[in-house]
Amino acid sequence: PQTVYLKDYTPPDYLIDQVELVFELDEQRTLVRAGLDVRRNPDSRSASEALTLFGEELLLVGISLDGQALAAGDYTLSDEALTIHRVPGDRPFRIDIENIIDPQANTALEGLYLSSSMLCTQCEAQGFRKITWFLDRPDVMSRFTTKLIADKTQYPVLLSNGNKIGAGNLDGGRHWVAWQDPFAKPCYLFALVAGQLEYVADEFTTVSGRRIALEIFVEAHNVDKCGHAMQSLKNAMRWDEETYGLEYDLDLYMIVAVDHFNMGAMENKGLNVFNTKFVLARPDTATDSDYEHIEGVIGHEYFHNWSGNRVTCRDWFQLSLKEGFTVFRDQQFSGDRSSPAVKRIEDVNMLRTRQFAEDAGPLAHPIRPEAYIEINNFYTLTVYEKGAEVVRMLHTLLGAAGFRQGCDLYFKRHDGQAVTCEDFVKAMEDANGVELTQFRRWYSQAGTPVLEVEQAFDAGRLTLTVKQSCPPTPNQPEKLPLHVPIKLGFLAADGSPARFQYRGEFCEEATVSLTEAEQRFVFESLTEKPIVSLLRGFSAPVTLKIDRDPEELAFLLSYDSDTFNRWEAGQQLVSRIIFGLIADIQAGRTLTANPVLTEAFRAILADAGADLSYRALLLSLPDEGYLGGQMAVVDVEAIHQAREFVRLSLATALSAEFQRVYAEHHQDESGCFDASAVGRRRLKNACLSYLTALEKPDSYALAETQFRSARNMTDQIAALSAVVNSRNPTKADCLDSFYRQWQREALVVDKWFTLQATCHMPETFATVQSLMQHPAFDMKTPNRVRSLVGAFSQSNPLHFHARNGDGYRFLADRVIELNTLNPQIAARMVGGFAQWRRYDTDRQALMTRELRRIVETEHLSKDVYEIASKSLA
Ligand code: B3K
Ligand code: ZN
Repeated sequence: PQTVYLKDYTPPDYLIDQVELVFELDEQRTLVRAGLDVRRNPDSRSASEALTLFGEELLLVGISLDGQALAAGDYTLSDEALTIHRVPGDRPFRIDIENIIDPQANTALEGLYLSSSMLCTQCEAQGFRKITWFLDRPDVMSRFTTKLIADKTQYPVLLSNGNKIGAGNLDGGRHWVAWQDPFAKPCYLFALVAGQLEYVADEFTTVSGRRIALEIFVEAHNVDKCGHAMQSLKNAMRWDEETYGLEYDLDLYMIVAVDHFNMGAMENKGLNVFNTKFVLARPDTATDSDYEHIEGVIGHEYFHNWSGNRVTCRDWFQLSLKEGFTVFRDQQFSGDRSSPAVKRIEDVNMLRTRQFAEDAGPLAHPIRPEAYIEINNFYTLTVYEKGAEVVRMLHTLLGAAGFRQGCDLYFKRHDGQAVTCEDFVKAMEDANGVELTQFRRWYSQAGTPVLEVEQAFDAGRLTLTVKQSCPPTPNQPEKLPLHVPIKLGFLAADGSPARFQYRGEFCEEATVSLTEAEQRFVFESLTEKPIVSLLRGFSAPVTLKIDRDPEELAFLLSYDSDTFNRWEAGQQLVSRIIFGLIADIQAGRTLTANPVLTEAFRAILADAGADLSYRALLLSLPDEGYLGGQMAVVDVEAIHQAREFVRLSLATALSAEFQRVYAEHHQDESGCFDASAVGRRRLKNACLSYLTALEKPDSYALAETQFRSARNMTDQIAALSAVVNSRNPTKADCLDSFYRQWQREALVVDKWFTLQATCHMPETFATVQSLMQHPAFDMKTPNRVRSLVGAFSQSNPLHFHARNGDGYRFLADRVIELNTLNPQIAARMVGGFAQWRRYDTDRQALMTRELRRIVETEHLSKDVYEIASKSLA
């Protein structure tokens, strides 16, 4: 397979100003007619007279140039392209193509495909070429007109981008609808949907008084689950006006929810297509975190209308330009909607658990990658989440007002263009009169930087010496120092903020810029040696190393005014204790509970005032994956055992407190999604999970009772999880009754699979194998695959990494099966092996054997080949 390089970018030789599409839709034989108004690009750097259009899996019916049918000798067809040998260079011309595609055979879910009984499209990144031959690259922007023709009974609803410009009936029970999108767009933003759909309608009036029709299309049985998505959309539209001054531009905004979807959602102009998981919610079917994710993803896709659609990417290496920026925007939005403190912790937790692992492994790449084999493999945590951190650092360095000025200039300067990350940084510089030369390295350098901090205090003056380094990553052995904003503050002995002088100014908090490999920062006018609180709000995506004893961490956990660092101190404290226990386990010593931790948790449980969601987070133990990421050789069993030991000792020492807090916040409630109810449920269910560790009849009864009486999914699934992750005697019965209750709700059945796949009890692998045979399991439904295969391999380290290699063999078999069905999903699943170097030699041998078996598979897709071969390299 071929590698594509950023350094090889050249402008397109031709531009396509207008596209007229006609679809005669049919499950197995859809006819596509495309009329393209083409002209030579004045910026073209080539002298060739040929026009090459991308196309895959298309059956050509006919092709003409300016109305003249082309003969076989006028063009060349390959598996990936159609080349017309000679086209006019001095004037615009028209190409008409007719071709046939088979949506039903399209299990890759890219291009036009069938999901349940509806037809829908997914074109990003390069799916449009599976619909018709085209200049399928984001820097070719065209105005689209689309006419859809279909059977009226089977496909009563026919949708595409923009505004509806006509409709009518045809003979043979068919009808047509025509759509026109007034905005020029790259073809990856094209979409069509056809099916028997119902819709929920609402309206939004923009700041300038324009009325926008809002429509959410779903299958009839889901009409009662659209309210939250609709409210989220209106919230997002208002928020973007208020926060970024950005208004919606078409008269209609449509969202369609489909069952079969490779990722979360897609921001097609005026016609978002969503995975049902990020639209449908009712309190009895969706958890509080589902509600949050829906709001976040609805916001994300809406925000793309500016950061992605009005201003798009020049080429796919610039993906983070739209994704990192848009993730940052959706994070801000979600934080503003609920609790910024809680949202920030959740985001950092995910980044550190999963993106840091990516950055430390064989697939590490900069947020602006330099090479790819299959671009779909680069929709990564690095491009999205680390990309958002890079935008956040700009926000921190420039301040909210400066950042907004930079955004205003970026949108004004580049509206209607396909641009680069460089253009974004340049707009930030120009709007603020600053220079960000060194900052740009964040775009080109991969890996997670490490900061090592030493402190010295003398006569009211604190000196921090900060060293930065970054481990080598593939193709980047040497690293240069980055520009790292470090937000910090100091605490006095009584826990209050200590005032200090930095560069002549008095303050309680400062953001300093680390730019050298080693640099000293001096803070003056301190009356006593303070406790330092560094990297507040996680002001840069780095690993911080600073020597602290458990007492100091407990002090920060009690007093730090920065909500992120308070939580972080607790995580560090628990991690340190867990690593001590791991050493004890490895040396065969007996384990003992740590009183510092117990007292810290007692205080959190006693603190009645704080935000309940935040308190639940303070009680959470670091994830096993995050702990593993910090070990030289991951010891899966010891991590699990040590973490469970901490859970059990806390539950034992504080069982009365956990019970009291549980009882205080437990209510049988229908589950409305407001901050205080969500907080109550989070805190209560955190307590339930500790109490479950006791393995006592009381705790079994508590979990079972909550399960049976729950009137909302958050409580029901939390209770079921408690039942399943213990020796609760009612386990089989609860699982069974849950399935019977929810078997007609696909998204709830996904939860049922995931719960069992991520269970830490010994029978899990056998359960996973038998679930593969369950009638509700289906390899062609990505959500289902993720809920079982993905959940087991990515969120159950204990059982996936079983010493006997069963988990590895299981995953490789699934990857090989998926490779032919759906390469994108298959490649995602291979990710489970990427971290193999971090395990002991036996496991390394077992994992690499499976990776080799995958690489040697016949007809391997580019997607899987790239991930598997790079993992082995
Ligand atoms: N832009 C899409 C992702 C497309 C993934 C293609 N493999 C959704 C999003 O990030 O908003
Ligand atoms: Zn996005």
